[in-house]
Amino acid sequence: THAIVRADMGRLLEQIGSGKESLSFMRRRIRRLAVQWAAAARRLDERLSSQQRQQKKVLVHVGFLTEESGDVFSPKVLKGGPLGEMVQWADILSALHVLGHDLKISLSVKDLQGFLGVPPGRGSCPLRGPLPFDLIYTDYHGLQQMKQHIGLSLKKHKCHIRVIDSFGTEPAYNHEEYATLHGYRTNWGYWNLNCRQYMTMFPHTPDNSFMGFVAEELNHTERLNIQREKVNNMAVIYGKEASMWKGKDKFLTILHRYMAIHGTVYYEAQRPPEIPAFVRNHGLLPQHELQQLLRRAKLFVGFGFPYEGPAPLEAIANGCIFLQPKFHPPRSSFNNEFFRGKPMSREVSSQHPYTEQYIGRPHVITVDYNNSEEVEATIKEILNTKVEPFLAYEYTSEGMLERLNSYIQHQDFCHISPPFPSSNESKLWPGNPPNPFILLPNSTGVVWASNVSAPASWPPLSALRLVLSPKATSCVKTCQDAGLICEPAFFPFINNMEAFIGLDVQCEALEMEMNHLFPAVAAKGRECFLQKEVLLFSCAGISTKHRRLCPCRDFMQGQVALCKDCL
Ligand code: U2F
Repeated sequence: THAIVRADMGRLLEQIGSGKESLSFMRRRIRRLAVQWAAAARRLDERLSSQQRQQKKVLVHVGFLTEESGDVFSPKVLKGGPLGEMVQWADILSALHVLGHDLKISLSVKDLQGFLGVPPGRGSCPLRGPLPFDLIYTDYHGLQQMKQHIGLSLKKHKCHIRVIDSFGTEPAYNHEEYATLHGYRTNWGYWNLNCRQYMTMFPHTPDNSFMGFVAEELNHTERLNIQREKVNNMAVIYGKEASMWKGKDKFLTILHRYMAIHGTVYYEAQRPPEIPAFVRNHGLLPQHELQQLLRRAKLFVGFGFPYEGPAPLEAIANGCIFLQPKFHPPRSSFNNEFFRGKPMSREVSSQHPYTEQYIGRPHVITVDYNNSEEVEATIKEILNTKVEPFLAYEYTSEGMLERLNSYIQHQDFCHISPPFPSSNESKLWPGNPPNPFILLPNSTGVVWASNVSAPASWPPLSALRLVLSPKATSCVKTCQDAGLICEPAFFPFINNMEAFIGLDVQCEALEMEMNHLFPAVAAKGRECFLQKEVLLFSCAGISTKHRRLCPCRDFMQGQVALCKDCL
């Protein structure tokens, strides 16, 4: 059936229920943004009116909020604990609801069993009959619960699962056998999913799908009001917990010379938090009051933690400049406690790399906080800079709906039959002619080796641009440097000798191996390598010994997840 957009959030709010602070937080957010969602859905629907949008049966199982996973988040909602995940889940639910899908929400293992039709109790009980859903959105906790309770049938049905995963999971960590053999095993990874089934909060590595969340949008009147009410010397510090302010006294003293400093630090009655007395602390604010505060403020200051949260986008959307620390050296799972054990090797170059890389000056200024002169000069510069509120399209409701709708209608991990070289092909090399049935990509685009029609693919193959990486450079960076983005869905199409020919690489030998760096060519010598395992295609992989074949594509301005011909 055809999906019809919904403007009313009533049914969704009913389904979420109440009784926990986390659920109340999400309900308040859904209610507050209801008008924004409805308007966005209407606009998207008009734009896509020529397309049939199929209604899907969708289960959302929010693992981290179940009692069975310990639910450490709910009790801290009003006490300065993390809210980013709840912001994102509220937005995912809102988006699925307004897009008109047939939605079920599960917040306990019992709900999960009920919806899946498996008998209650522990033990891995197989699912009788087909999976009653087209799509299941869950998180790592939920995945574990599904494994425990539907056991073996998980393998059969896992192509329907999407895992909401804030910081991302890279292919080398996701492939169980490979991770175990090569030291990439963590507490989280090794589920052998297609990595695009992991959906992240920011567009980290394109190996994952970027899900995101939204920020509140301003109407014309609100923009005018902001212009009028901005207080040029007002700063708000990013940090709901006093611990996030530790060691920043010197910075605050400098800032206080120029600006009035506000905070939203949680504290218990009669016990003010340990922060300097010149800070005007409002206590933890409800989300809409924080927005009001940000509308008056000129500056929003990050102190290094939390990493990659939603608040900086909200500040920038309300016309603040975001000042944040640069990390020297970058932080990662190799050198930082917070990231240790996360299934990725991404280098986090500042508190909020997305704002640094995708937004930048004048909205975002990233400096070395150990350098007091630089900090002071930057503050003076900020006082003399005027900025407009800024929100990238991908973080508006329409942008999120457009992206999610594209994933729902086009991403299919159940029937993938990419062209894959047979192991014979390596034996035939060199000297056999290019396979006429696969494409011959080169750096300017895709040239067809024969007049066969393009294999079906999403994103469409017309977007493919093949680039050879320098050594010690990932495909994430290589594509970025070419003004493009790495597209893992295209790897199967460039994992062939035609791709080497297209790049004028003269291979003297060709081997096929399970290795997350392949396809690649040796940095020294002329040995070429193809990939043997679909799950190991990786945009993120880096090797000093290889130059990698990178499948890049274009993207829409403000919507990096989608190519220009993707809609
Ligand atoms: C991130 O989680 P956080 O919840 O710490 O991220 P923040 O950016 O601080 O804020 C999340 C929301 O909290 C709201 C604010 C944001 O939407 O509007 N808020 C509020 O309602 N009242 C206030 O006084 C202050 C903020 C990230 F999202 C998680 O994925 C990570 O686990 C975590 C740790 O890195 O950081």
